[in-house]
Amino acid sequence: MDRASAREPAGYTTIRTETAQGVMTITLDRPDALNAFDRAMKEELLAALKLAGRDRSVRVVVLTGAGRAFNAGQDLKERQTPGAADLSAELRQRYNPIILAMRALEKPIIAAVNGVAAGAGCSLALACDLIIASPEARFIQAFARVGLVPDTGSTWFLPRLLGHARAAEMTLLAEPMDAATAERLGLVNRVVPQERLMEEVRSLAERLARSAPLSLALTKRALVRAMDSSIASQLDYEAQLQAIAGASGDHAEGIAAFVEKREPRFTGE
Ligand code: T3D
Repeated sequence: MDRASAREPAGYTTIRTETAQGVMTITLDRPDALNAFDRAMKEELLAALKLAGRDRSVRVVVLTGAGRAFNAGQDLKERQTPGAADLSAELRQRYNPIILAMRALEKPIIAAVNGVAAGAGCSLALACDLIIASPEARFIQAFARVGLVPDTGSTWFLPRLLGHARAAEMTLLAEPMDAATAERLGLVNRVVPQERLMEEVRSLAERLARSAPLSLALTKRALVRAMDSSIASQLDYEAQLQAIAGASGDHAEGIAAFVEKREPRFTGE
């Protein structure tokens, strides 16, 4: 596993990436605009996710925001001329590929939500596999406030995570949901004090990075697929994936470690 830190490809202007202990941390970095998505950030985030997929030393991805926000959604200052942008094309060409890349990435993604997550920024957090939030986090389906429809996956994630009634309330009223409520309703995994957020997320990420990568990859694949499939088809899919996992070196190592009463050393083979 890679032990070097701060391998940052040159050329990013709106995000920062750092890889250490098998964990790539991607920091959305336009704090003066609450890390709102401009065009460059969408392209750079997608590039970083693709790199995380290709780099075998990366086992877990952490997504967070610089400054006091996680992400405030689309940069509205890029949208000041009504009708100038083709929003449908923008979603198809720039936002949707990010969400699809996150779901297809066979490595866990943890959102460290350090502040407000609004609009597409809220969708971005929801597309992560685990969400750890600080008490300062707020989740806002801000779309209706600017006369838009929830996008970037929010209408898909929210009913599944919260049920129809709460998803409707959150999107139609566009009111902020605080961190404690998000935790109570199961939208986030847990809330930890702001000063300990990154430490807690790093410890969780490093723990996952020590797990068997194929096991995590196939588990994520099964969970992603489960959102769309019947119980019968999912049972069959689990059996297919188990054939792959069961033939792996990491499975053999897990059994050996159990029998020898020691910690397993997973290599991804
Ligand atoms: O267009 C398409 O491509 C379609 C896709 C759309 C996807 C979307 O995400 S639509 C939804 C877009 N986002 C929003 O509607 C949220 C807008 N922001 C807010 O409502 C508030 O800023 C927050 C509730 C997020 C936070 O409020 P607060 O009071 O903590 O901060 P603030 O004072 O409003 O913002 C601080 C600065 O960030 C401020 O800049 P300034 O005045 O200091 O120079 C503000 O303009 C800037 N900022 C915040 N959000 C955005 C932004 N700048 C550009 N775009 C933003 N989304």
